[in-house]
Amino acid sequence: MSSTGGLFITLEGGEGAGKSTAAAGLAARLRAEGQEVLLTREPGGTKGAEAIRGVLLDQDLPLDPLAQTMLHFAARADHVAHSIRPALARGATVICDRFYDSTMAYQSYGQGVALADVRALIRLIGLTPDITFLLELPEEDARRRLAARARGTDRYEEMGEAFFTRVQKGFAAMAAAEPGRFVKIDASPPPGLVVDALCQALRGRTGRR
Ligand code: T5A
Repeated sequence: MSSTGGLFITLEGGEGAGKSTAAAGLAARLRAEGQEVLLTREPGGTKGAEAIRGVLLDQDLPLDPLAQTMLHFAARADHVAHSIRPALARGATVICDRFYDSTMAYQSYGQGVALADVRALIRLIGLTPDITFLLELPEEDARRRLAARARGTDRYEEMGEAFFTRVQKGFAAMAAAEPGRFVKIDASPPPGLVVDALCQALRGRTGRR
């Protein structure tokens, strides 16, 4: 349980690993059990943060990696203050599709922003997830899923293979450093089975049904 009341769950991983699908599936299962669930995402989650998301994902707007980092945290500050913290204070379960681990992976490991600078911004936010699911999927499977979806690409999806290898290494390093918070999930089975694995891990970590 988070120190603020409810349970704060985040989902992390590379592009197309199935985070949004799994987050929606987990939210539906918990709601069916009668829990209040806030299902949200980053960058985004509030009106202001969604506006910042538009700038962040626009591949036609060149932005220095440090500027991207600060915009991710500007969006996060609003999201945490006006959506996540109030929900946790009510005792709700919050399921967030990406959170600050994505900034560490993409902006620090991927784009070279100093880890210490991102850690300083994380301290400023002052909220740590209770449990972070790292969805793991081989790069070629993720690419196949994204190609099948046929949606336009954004700033990050345009990055090359070497960038995504650094991002994956970043997530792996963070999961190894915080085994009490991270749970690795095999994201290759069909969606229902991935959600089963999340529910099982959640029961194991929290003792909840
Ligand atoms: N970013 C974000 C940063 O650089 N720094 C930060 O601090 C933060 C917070 C956000 C981008 O911003 C970057 C990371 C991202 O590049 P986004 O569009 O929200 O942009 O990107 P993603 O979070 O990567 O979302 P995606 O939608 O691309 O990937 P998901 O959510 O992992 O995948 P999902 O669930 O949408 O599924 C993709 C496709 O696969 C199918 C789905 O139906 C869908 O078509 N699918 C499955 N197919 C088979 N089996 C399964 N188990 C499946 N699960 C899903």
